[in-house]
Amino acid sequence: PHAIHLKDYQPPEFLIDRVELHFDLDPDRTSVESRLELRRNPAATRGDGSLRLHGEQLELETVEIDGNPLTGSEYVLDPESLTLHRVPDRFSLLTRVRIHPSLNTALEGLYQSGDMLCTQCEAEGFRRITYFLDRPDVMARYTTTLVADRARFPVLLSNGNLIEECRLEDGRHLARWEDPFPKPSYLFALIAGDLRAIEDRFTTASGRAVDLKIFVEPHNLDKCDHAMRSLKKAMRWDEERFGREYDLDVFMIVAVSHFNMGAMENKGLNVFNDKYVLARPDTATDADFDGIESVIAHEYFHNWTGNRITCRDWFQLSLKEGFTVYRDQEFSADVGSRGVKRIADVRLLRAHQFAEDAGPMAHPVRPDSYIEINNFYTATVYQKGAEVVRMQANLLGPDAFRQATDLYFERHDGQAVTTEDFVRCMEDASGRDLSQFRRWYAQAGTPELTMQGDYDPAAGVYRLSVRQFTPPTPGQPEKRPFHVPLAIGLLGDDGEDLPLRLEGDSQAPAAGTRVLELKAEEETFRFVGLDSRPVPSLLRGFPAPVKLRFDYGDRDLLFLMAHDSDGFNRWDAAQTLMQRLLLALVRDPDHGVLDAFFDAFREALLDAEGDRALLAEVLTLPSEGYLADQMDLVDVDGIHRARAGLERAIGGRLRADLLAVYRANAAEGCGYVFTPEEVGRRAIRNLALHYLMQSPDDETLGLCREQFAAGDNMTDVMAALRLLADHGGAEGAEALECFYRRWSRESLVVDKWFAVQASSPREDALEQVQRLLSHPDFSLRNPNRVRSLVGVFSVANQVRFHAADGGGYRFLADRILELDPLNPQIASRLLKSMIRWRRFDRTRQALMCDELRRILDAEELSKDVYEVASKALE
Ligand code: HT7
Ligand code: ZN
Repeated sequence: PHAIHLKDYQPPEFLIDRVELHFDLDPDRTSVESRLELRRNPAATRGDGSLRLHGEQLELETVEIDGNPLTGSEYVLDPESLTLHRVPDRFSLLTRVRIHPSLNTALEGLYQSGDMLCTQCEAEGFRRITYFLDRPDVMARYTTTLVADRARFPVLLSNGNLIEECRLEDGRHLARWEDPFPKPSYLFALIAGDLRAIEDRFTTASGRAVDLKIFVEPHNLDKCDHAMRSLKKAMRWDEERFGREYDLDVFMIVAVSHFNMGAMENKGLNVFNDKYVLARPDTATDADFDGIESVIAHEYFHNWTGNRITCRDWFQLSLKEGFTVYRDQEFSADVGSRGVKRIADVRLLRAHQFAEDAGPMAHPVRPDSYIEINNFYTATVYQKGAEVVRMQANLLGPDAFRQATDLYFERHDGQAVTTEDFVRCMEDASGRDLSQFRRWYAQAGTPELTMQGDYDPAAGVYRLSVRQFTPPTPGQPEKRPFHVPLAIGLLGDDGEDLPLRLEGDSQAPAAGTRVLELKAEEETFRFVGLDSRPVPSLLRGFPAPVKLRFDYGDRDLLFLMAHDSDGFNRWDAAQTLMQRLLLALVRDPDHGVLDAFFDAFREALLDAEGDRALLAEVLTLPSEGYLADQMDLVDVDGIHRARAGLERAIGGRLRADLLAVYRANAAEGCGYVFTPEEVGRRAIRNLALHYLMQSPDDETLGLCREQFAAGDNMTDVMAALRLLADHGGAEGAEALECFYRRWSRESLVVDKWFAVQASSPREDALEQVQRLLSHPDFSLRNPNRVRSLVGVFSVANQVRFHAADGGGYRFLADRILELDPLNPQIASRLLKSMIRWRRFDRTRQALMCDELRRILDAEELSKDVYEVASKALE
């Protein structure tokens, strides 16, 4: 396999103005006829004049140019393309191919999911449907005709508006769809199935009516209300916050059970992993409700950031993904709790993106090269990309940022553009110079900011020196300094914010947060007019995707945890304190835990005024994975022992308080509602139960059993089931059995049942996971099921996956080798949990390397898995 480089980008030699597709649909044998209106691209640098169309796994039947059939000697066919030599400057091309959806296990192109047919074309799936210029800078208008058996596939959908429907002979029927907006091929979609829809209507700000439809299999019709509410909220929010209206007469969502990722923003016809659509209080947790709200919003927001304005090439993926994640994060912050949302986003960024940046697959937000683009739908492109947009929004301020996005939408509507075009809009609208800022797109790695504070009582000056350093990443041994926004506060003895007056300021600013800009490798900021040594609150709200090194004393952290006016930094101080304590316990299991720690924990726990969701975040210990990332040499067992030990100690020392919190936060009548307050109440109550169950007695076990049995919402049921399963014994087995019996017909709930067992720290977890592979409900062909068993075991069960005998690694490698021929995208994603082998001890290193080599030695490895495995061993 060879790499593709950004520097080699060339505009397409041909453009396609119109596409007419005719599908004769059958799961076993579908015929696709395509008519393309092609013309030479005046902006192209001339090649050899031939037209090379992408196409994979297609059985070609006919090729005609302007109505004249070509013979086999007039074109060249290889497994990846169809090349036509000597074509006119403008012509019509007809091809007819056959494809086999029921054999398509990779879930790219047209495939069968349960009883329906559906498509996934991003990034390069359209070439598995027909011969085409399958690249995002070729934008065309599509008309799509679908013909299928009417009884089996009564619903036939594609992009745009329905323009014709009729019955045909032999029980077949036809639907014709027309999409008035030019689009790249990756946004094409079709659906055929026996589906039902819930319908609603939305009136846009300018008064246009839009029909909203969510299509699901008939038995899921009662699980769509939350998705529909979320969609309407997102549509209104995008009008208010970004001035973006929807542009077609209908917006459709379809839920499918076999899907490689979360969802897909096809124009007017979003296709979703059903996990991000279906929810009823008794089947879905608060986290599921939350996920649905943000993924529905994310895909809807793509209509402008991705569809109306798309990417010139796949190196620009973050242009649409980073910006759209930023938009969905802001949406969730506005409709939920802003502080809690920020914490959740930063947790995710630190856990996944920082880890990626520190490993062999590290790459810039705008990568320079790839072997398989599917490997670059990463935390760096998505989450760090969103942070890069957020920094620009904060540097410009709300008004200028809105002007800049308005300019972007106006200037580039209908175009395929680059991240450079985006930044230029930021500059043009604001007058700011972002030349150094652009390095955030080009340089990989997480900058480390080392800060030092120094107070001079005689002068009343606090000097804050800041040094930035970014470690080398593959292909980038040296980094230049970034332009980093810093949001800083200073706290006085009473815990109140002080005014931050920099030397040279003519006026004293109001007390609060001040945004400074670091551009050099090293800079010192001098704050004047301070009567006593302040406690600095650094990087408030996490203004940049960086790591902070500051030598806080424990007392300062406790002080910040109690007093910082910035909720994010109160949480971060608690995390730093807990992390420090846990790492000390890893090094020395006899390291004591100060009473002050339990006192602070108790004080936060009993804070009746506070936001309970925020409190639950503050009182949750850093994960084992995150702690591992803080160690040069990971001590898997030490981390597990220390963290479990501290949880037990909290459960034991604070038993009475935890019980009181559990009882005080019982539900009050009126059943399940998904509001920030109720989500917070359930979160703190289940966290209290979690700590109590770390050293369970009859009373707490009884509470847990009761909560499991009461079972009126899945959030509480799952919390109790997890605790009972981890507790084990007859109680655990019974609960798992009872849960399965109750929910065996709800596939998404069965996923939870697999996941609970895969993530259990119990010593026999791997054996249990092995047994579950033969469970009749397990299938390698369903990505959600694979993720819930194999993915969860390798990502969320650090102590058992990294067992010193290498059983976990062997298990994962076996699954990857089985999966690769079926679904390379999923196989390659699973592999990512083994690529950072260098952080472990020699024994584990050798075991992981052996498995990586075994994978690389396999015959006919996909590009997806080859790229990840080979980079891991480089
Ligand atoms: N834009 C979508 C990406 C996506 C995808 C990419 C590759 C293979 C399968 C896929 N399914 C969806 C999803 C999004 O970010 O909105
Ligand atoms: Zn997206």
